[in-house]
Amino acid sequence: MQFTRVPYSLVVALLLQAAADAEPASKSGITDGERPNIVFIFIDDMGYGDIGPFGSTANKTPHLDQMASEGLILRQFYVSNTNCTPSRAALMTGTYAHRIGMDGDVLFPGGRRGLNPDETTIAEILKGAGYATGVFGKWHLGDQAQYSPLEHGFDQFFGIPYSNDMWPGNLRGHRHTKEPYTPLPVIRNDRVVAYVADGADQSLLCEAATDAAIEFIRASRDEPFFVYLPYPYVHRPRYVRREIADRARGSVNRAVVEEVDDSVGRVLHTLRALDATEETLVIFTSDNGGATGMSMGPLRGGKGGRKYEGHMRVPAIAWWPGTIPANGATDEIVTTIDILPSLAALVGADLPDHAIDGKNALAVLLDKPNAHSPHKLLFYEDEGIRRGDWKLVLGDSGSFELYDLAVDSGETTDLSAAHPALVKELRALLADHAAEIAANRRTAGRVNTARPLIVESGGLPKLRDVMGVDDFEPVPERR
Ligand SMILES: [Ca+2]
Repeated sequence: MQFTRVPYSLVVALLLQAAADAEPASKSGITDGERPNIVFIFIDDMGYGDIGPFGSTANKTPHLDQMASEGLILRQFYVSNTNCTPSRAALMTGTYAHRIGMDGDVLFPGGRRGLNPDETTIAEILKGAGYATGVFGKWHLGDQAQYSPLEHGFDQFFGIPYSNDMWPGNLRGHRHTKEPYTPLPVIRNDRVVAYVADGADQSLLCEAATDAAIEFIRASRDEPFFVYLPYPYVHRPRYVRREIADRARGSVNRAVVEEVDDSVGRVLHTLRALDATEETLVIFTSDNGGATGMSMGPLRGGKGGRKYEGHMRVPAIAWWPGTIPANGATDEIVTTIDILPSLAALVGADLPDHAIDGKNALAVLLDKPNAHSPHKLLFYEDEGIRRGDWKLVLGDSGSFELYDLAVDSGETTDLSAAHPALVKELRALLADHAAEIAANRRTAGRVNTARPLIVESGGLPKLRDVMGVDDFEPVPERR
């Protein structure tokens, strides 16, 4: 899908005219006040119980605590899949990953598959609405040129193309070929500019994404901007700088969460410094249930695997001072596939001209009075369904289990034997859903030939070199 960028001067002229006709100019002039800046923070593998607003007492997250107290806690926020690639594909397109061929395994270096360029992403919609768009962190929707963020609506990209464990430090090698991994490239826009050489570079991945995002926000202060911040943290392998490990009392698992909190604080501080808080919507969440070492709080499960709540329900906070009331919390269901249609509604953009699965949940996200979830039914891919507080899920038992989430959010007591009619009804609804998607699938992108972006690191700087950081000894996660 191709978009022609409208000259910003023309946009400004039109907006100034509209503002003169109707509304007072915005306070800072950073946006027109109707197209707020949007920052979407997507943590990798953080669990439902890992941060203060969701009950963590082990991890110190003062910036997220403050963000939540100034905004809205979404207690029933769901991802669409339990792994990186499908979850990101669903977020970016507002569509179930299995409808667009992005389900199943995550993408590996030099893979032929990627997010189909014919799909419409959040970035393309916002770019079409006059936004400056940038992604900083981990892409993981294809590492070949055809799948680059720059081909999917982003003006800028800085980060890594896939997961941080797909590197030579992973001695198990490539999951499928068992070959050693090629060096992990660091990309700026469409060029490899460095590589992740070792644990020290790994320990800078969070900070590097934040640095790049802040630079972009400052440079884009005169136009509405969309920042997508898919952090490589807290995905394993986990390394942190010594002072961050010390602050977390030696626990690297705590330290990576706390470093995420530092980065959120830096982003919010930047918005405050630019006097842009009242013109910026920030959403914080995670791409799937927590990996090993993370906490799901009261929920069952974690990254990957079955579709218990801990696999798919993630921490989420929405923040927009002056628009989202402070100290809010909601139990209305929102999912990552709702973000695209919600943001399209927010900025007055058209939806894609093909079917999507997400629904407009803007009223819930902005905590409007009496806002309700647009989902009467919630699907956990083709393996689970929730209606009200009843949840049917293909469980560890190998058959469908029934839980009453109102009294059993930890999914400990299977009630399927006591409610056979309800089980039958929910199974039929789930089967209908699965059949509809199977009948209307679109294909992933697929290139004929693909190869890793770099096969050796010769001549490339290390990540810390391009960041201007001296050599140091990081602290690894104790396994
Ligand atoms: Ca993940």
